[in-house]
Amino acid sequence: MGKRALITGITGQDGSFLAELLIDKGYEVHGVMRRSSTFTTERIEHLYRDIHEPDARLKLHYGDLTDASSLRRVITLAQPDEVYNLAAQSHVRTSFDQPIYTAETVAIGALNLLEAIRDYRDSTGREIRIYQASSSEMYGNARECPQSESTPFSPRSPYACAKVHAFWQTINYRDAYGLFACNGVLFNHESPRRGETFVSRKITRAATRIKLGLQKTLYLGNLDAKRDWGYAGDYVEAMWLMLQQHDPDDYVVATGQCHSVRDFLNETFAYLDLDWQDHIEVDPRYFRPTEVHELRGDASKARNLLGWKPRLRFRGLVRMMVDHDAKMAEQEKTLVDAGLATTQMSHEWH
Ligand code: NDP
Ligand code: GDR
Repeated sequence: MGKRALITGITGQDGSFLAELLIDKGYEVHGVMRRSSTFTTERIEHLYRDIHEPDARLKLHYGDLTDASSLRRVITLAQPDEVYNLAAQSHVRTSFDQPIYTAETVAIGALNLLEAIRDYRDSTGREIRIYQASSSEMYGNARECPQSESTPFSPRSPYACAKVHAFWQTINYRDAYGLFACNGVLFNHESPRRGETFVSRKITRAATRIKLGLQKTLYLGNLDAKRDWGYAGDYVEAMWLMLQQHDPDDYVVATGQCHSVRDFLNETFAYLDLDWQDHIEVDPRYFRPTEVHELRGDASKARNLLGWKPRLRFRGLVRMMVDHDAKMAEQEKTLVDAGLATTQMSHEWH
């Protein structure tokens, strides 16, 4: 019988790529999703089969990281071999507006899950391996660049502080209770499935709409910030590899190259034969009270011990996202021209 995996955050960017990868590898995949007044399953619809069909290998359960009882119930139902904790209020800027909710989901949520897994192991004798989605944001404005597993943390947002809590809880459950628990310290990774309020997708969505006259201006915050941007499809492989090792450990996952938001704008707009300077305005509402200026990861450990390396680089990533969003913009234009849609989007929230 194949392995079973449970993914929290399965409706998010990484959850959808990881579910795809695990189904391809023959896993039965269980996902935790939140109840919402609208459907949030767009990113995993292509993987879903009616659960009555014999080949259905994706099963969804309602649950929430802040509701410990729901996690226990889902673990008992799914009986997973591996759990990937990807659920989070993952937006750094939003974490300044909702610090307590962010901490409840990211910090206490991870602890709820670790406790549920420990109790399940103790009462059934079944081992569950766990992956915790840790983040390069934990380094903040670290003095060292590039950042590696030995770089001290210096978190600069409620989100990053909560991720540091979850990171150390994961290590403590490994040391104290012998759980096979790993932290992947992942640097920014993007894709056409990236949420539209993160800067990469915000740029590719807007630029492709500007190209077709659906939008004139894009408002952004700090253009000088530098990030190590990789491709989400590559990064979920590293998550899986961590749980296939003999011993649990923590790994940085990154490309080792960093670019500024300005570079991202250049690459995107130039590919569309546009000049970004004609369309960008800086709006301080997108500034963060404390900013992380530069992140660049050293993934030597993952390369040497997991045999992992990124396949897609910056230019290829930008072009993949632009090509995808150009199609979306074309579809939107067709609807607008036919009078079936308006061009208004909730840009002030981006
Ligand atoms: P997304 O924001 O795309 O997805 C987050 C997921 O978490 C969604 O499925 C969301 O559900 C779910 N979620 C949010 N709150 C809760 C909750 N209280 N209970 C249960 N589920 C919840 O994030 P990504 O896919 O980009 O990132 C995955 C993980 O990796 C996150 O933990 C993120 O912090 C971390 N990370 C991401 C990096 C990146 O560059 N993408 C880099 C480093 C770490 P819903 O669809 O209902 O909103
Ligand atoms: P980040 O990603 O904060 O690194 O967190 P984001 O794309 O939000 O910001 C990257 C950089 O761009 C600057 N920026 C803007 N950002 C947004 N969102 N909107 C803007 O208009 C804008 N203008 C400039 C930001 O100031 C920042 O410096 C992501 C998330 O996926 C986290 O969950 C994850 O842990 C980290 O990456 C690694």
